[in-house]
Amino acid sequence: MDIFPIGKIAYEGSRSANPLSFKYYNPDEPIAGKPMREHLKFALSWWHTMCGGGTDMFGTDTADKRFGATEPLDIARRKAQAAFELMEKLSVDYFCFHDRDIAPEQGSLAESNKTLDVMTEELASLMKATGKKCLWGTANCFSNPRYMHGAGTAPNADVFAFAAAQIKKAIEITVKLGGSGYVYWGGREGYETLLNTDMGLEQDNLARLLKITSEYGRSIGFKGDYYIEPKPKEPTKHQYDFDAATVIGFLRHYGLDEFKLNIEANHATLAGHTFQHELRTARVAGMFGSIDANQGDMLLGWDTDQFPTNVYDAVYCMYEVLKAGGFTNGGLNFDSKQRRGSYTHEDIFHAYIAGMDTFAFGLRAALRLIEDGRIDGFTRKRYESWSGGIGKDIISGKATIEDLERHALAMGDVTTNTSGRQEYLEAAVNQVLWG
Ligand code: XUL
Ligand code: CO
Repeated sequence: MDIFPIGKIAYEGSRSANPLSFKYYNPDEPIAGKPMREHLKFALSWWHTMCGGGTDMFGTDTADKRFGATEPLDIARRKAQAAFELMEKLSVDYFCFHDRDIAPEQGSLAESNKTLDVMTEELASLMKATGKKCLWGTANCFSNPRYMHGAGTAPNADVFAFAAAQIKKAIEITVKLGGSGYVYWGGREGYETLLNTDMGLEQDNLARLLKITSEYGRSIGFKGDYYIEPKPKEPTKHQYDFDAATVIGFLRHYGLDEFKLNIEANHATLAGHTFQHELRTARVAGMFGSIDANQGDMLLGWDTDQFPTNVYDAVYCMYEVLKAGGFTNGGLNFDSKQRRGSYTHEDIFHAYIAGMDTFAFGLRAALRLIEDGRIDGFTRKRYESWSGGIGKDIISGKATIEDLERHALAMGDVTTNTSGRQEYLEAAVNQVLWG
């Protein structure tokens, strides 16, 4: 029997007045060579959608996510049924999970692992029955009090060992579920005060944790991508995985060559960047992997994880995804939650429809933007001095410092700058979107 008294959400087009319909997301519509669902690769986030009840600093849950069960393992099973029903009804093809989202933590690691095995089997059979897939798995190494000072960056080596063991198990079940990715988000891998922190040792240890666990994953046959998910702060004041550029530097410094990035929109804005900036930074470094789709509130200084409805952000995001050649192992995971006041099960549907339609619109508009050619053409032309003359010689390495001086002396001064035309370009984007 259905858990949600709502039918499968159909595509009805942008003029539909039915709130429980897609206006832009038409999963099987071919667009630029493949169905929309394959461009977008939407994923449900288990922690928000199946577990998040709306608790905040001032109040307990407003939403009931027990789905009619009372015992912890029964609740976990009901959540799994509810998750697959939601994916089916919303045409979401993937899910992402933390170990502790799918199975409650028990008194010891061995018992927790046993419960995880039970739930992994449960998920595997639901996957088999529905054709839904695992985009990525991860370990929650931040909620339990043992991780109060961090996991890989804890001052206590026992905590490091516990985290490594927990991640080992999380990778094992991700492999069992055929996950195409494994995410490391540095939950408490940072510090509160330098007065008690050995920053050098903590960073070295974080790299050690990544190395030992990722190599183990390969040894048991994990073929997917490893992702680091940057975030500048929260829960710690300063996180070592601050932003894409910091993480890229970290990975290169420690020779962790096979890692890619999972870029989250709200983490980007917390770092003082746009979502597109972080995506572009990952792309130009050849490390673009996957996306946590959500949005923050510009008036609040924390990670609000709202469902994404900002059309411009979605357009620029999908522009970057298309320029990166599309997703390979990655996808668009809704690391997003309904507002505390949007507490009914129906709101889950409204939230996903809003987010999915925003990105479907984004995909359609980004394709139009590329086809229109004004943005790419303008940018190409702006750098044309690099395809001939002194620019070409600089790039090829032929130009010496003396050649550059000779060139500058001969010019006397630079007289060939051209306008950046920012306002013209912003208006061109508006015309492509709304014209
Ligand atoms: C926290 C966050 C995490 C990661 C996975 O801000 O984004 O949920 O996506 O651990
Ligand atoms: Co995230």
